[in-house]
Amino acid sequence: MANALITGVTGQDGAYLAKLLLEKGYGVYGLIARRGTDTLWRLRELGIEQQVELINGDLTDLSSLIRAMEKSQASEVYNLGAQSFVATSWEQPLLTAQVTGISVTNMLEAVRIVNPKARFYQASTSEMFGLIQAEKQDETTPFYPRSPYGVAKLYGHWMTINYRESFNIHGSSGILFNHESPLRGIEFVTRKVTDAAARIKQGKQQELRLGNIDSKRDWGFAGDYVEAMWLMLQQDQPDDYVIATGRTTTVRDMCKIAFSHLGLNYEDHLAIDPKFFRPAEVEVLLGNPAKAKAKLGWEASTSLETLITMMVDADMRRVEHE
Ligand code: NDP
Ligand code: GDR
Repeated sequence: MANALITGVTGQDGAYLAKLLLEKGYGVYGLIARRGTDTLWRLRELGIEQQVELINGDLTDLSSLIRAMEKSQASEVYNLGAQSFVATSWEQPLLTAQVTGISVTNMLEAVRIVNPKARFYQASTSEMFGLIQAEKQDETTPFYPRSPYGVAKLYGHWMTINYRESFNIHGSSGILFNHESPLRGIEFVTRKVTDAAARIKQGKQQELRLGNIDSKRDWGFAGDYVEAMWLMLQQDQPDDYVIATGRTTTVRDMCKIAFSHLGLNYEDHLAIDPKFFRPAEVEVLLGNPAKAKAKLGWEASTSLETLITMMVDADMRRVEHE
């Protein structure tokens, strides 16, 4: 059976994708960057910590990526590693450019040098659309990123297309809209809300402080979205696909879903804090996943209500056991 290399294996998507590929019988290798803290909790929660072969390396270090390609003998490479938090990208724009942008070229070069026949997946994002508000954003919608993160991702997106056209690399780019899960980082708004709801319910927190609650996002479940990544690399021809649910909801209404699941009224606990407003905002994201449905046979199968209540329930258990 084939081997796969996942960068960002310790992140939300990396963990779900590793599980999916292990279930399909792949040998799964994951690039792991040296950190002072434990980053394996997600692999542990999914019960796959021992099954993923971890390779030390960093996306900014080409030589380590070449060694990871050699060691893994991967025929499929999923480039999920990034500085992925939009708010941080204004505080660390150059690091974001290096890790989220330039490093895509590092990974593409490692593929080109070690195994140009390997199939490559690039984790692109709806943040590339930014200011462009089409009725629904699809593969033909122009890009206008609104953050250093979005700009860095756009570079990676175009480099993937360029390596496809220049060197015949089987590189596909998934333009994924927001996707969440109980394994979502606590800094992102859904998890911040579900964690706060659980803490408030258990008397361990008094209030929830948020920024712009009028922005709208097309939120899906990460477990569904990693299947789309895999499907892209099973196609004869590499291509770009929008992966979304086709429904958009305000942050405010998402809060309502989370709090009401616990019998709480979010308005009793919410405070608006200017600290969480961004220098430039993406007001509305709403994707059209028709191409993914037609060509990959993929569609989102988890509603926002199911997703948010699943996250609240997981956070209730976590907070209880703290
Ligand atoms: P996470 O933030 O959860 O995970 C990011 C991963 O990248 C972590 O494993 C992190 O490692 C790793 N990483 C960061 N810097 C480096 C580095 N210098 N070298 C090697 N690895 C590094 O992101 P998600 O799982 O949510 O997202 C996966 C990818 O998809 C990202 O590229 C993200 O930008 C993109 N994306 C995500 C969407 C979403 O809604 N989740 C939507 C669209 C795109 P560590 O744990 O050690 O920090
Ligand atoms: P986003 O996700 O920026 O869309 O990027 P995030 O959950 O951080 O923000 C979503 C929206 O909520 C608003 N918001 C807040 N956000 C956070 N994090 N914290 C708050 O307190 C808060 N209050 C309001 C934000 O302003 C924004 O409008 C995610 C990441 O996973 C990216 O890597 C990915 O590319 C995109 O999704 C698609």
